Amino acid sequence: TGTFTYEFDTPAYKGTSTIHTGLFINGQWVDPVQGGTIDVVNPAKGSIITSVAGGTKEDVDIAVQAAQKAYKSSWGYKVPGAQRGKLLSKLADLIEQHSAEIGALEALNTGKIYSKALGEIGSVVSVIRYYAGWADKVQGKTIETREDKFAYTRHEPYGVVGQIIPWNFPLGMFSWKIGPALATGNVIVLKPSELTPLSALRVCDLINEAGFPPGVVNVVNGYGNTVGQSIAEHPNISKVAFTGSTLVGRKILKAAAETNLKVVTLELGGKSPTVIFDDADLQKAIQWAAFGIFFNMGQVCTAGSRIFVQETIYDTFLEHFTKAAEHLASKTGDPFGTDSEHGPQVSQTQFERVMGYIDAGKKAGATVHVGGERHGEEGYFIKPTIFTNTTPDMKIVQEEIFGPVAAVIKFKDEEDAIAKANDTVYGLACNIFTQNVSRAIKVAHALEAGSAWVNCANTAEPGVPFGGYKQSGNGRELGEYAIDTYTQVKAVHINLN
Ligand code: TXE
Repeated sequence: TGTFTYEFDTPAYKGTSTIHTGLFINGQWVDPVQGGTIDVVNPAKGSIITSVAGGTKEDVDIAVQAAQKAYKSSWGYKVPGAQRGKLLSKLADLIEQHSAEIGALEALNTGKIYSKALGEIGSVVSVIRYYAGWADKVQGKTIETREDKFAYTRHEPYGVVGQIIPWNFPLGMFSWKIGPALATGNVIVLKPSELTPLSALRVCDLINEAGFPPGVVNVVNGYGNTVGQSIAEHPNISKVAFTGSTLVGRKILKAAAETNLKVVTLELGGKSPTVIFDDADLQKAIQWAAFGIFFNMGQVCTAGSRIFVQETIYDTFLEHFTKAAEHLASKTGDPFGTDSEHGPQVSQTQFERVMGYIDAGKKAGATVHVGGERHGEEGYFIKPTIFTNTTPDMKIVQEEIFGPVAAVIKFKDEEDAIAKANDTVYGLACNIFTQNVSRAIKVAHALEAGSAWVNCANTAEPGVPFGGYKQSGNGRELGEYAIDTYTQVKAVHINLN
């Protein structure tokens, strides 16, 4: 197996990063059985950065065996929770120490603006540290039944869990997945997105350095239809956690149903509404609405892609929101430029998909108010785009675009806003802007979504649960709720007679 070294000589970051390009199985770097490789692309240039190993089903089998062995010998209840917590804390510290370098790998591989990538690595550290704290606090209950009986519950790990993650927040999703799984004593076979494996590969070395027993975390890079599908079908994996498209979420549920009925938690797409009432602090609402849809170039599952504005303030909103989009367009460029605020889409495929939606919007008769085209000649940059004059049945209003594309839509009153906002198969998040407390609460309760953000958008916290209603998925990540999704409850009844 090889290593790859990249010299960063950029305005925002100077330094060197070396990663292993193999598969990380049983604490070692190994070659895939069939010797496959996958090219990793820099989306700001459209050029190949390096190629890394790409596994197949055979590698998943080997990783599952290593994980099972680790579970029996050196993890789960073999280790006190405090010890698992100590290792997670150590890992958080190591990631923090290397955050400048890991943030650079993330920006290089995804096209994120470097300063923002760095902020995300800070969140990764917080999430892992948060779950380090949970590791010795996972406990059952005693339940009073009757005089001659003693009953209690144990919250036991599943054993081997499979985790399949996407490319929009590569290390962020890695931390949301491994944090609660390791805190609760599970062992892991994880597949990063084949598009963005670099940061996870770098962190595997830190997992070893932190002192995790071999086989507790295994990272098998590879394509979805090979490695991902094998994880979903594997008879010895008891639970799969997936973040990605609704299409693939369905495949995973189907694979689980047809094999060992493994538990599946899904975090899928969204078409989240931003609802702005005329009693909102308009300047702040505009900034948040822009952040809501344009953050991470719109590649956010909670992106506020449908912006509903009360008709009384529609024109004023649109005028200022357009300026926010134009400002961002003027700051589009090199993710490592110190002045850049808007980078490229992650891949050629995603670029084409988003441009396809923009075309569909135009063809359906919607108006491109601003943007609607590629930026520059090189890389996968798309200008922040605002559509107006849409109708509810248009593809750009119904489907997840996953790019910097907003539809701005008028509403009349509270009832109208709620009906329009809920007119979607998705239910991941919603953003509500108003200064009226009772309206904020009423609307937050009426909208069908797993997260309601009032006077803010896209703000996750390690301790607060995150997940979807409707076709945005099931199960919850983060917080104490994620602990529940990584444990199964055993009820023990003891007859005292
Ligand atoms: O996602 P995929 P893609 C949405 C977003 C985007 C669209 C397509 O709308 O435009 O999905 O993106 C793995 N069995 N989201 O095609 O394919 C794959 O290798 C098992 C929203 O990149 O779902 C990767 O690791 N796994 C989302 C992961 O699934 C399979 C984030 C996600 O990729 C598989 C990403 C299979 N058969 C995209 N096929 C969010 N919720 O944030 C693929 N994969």
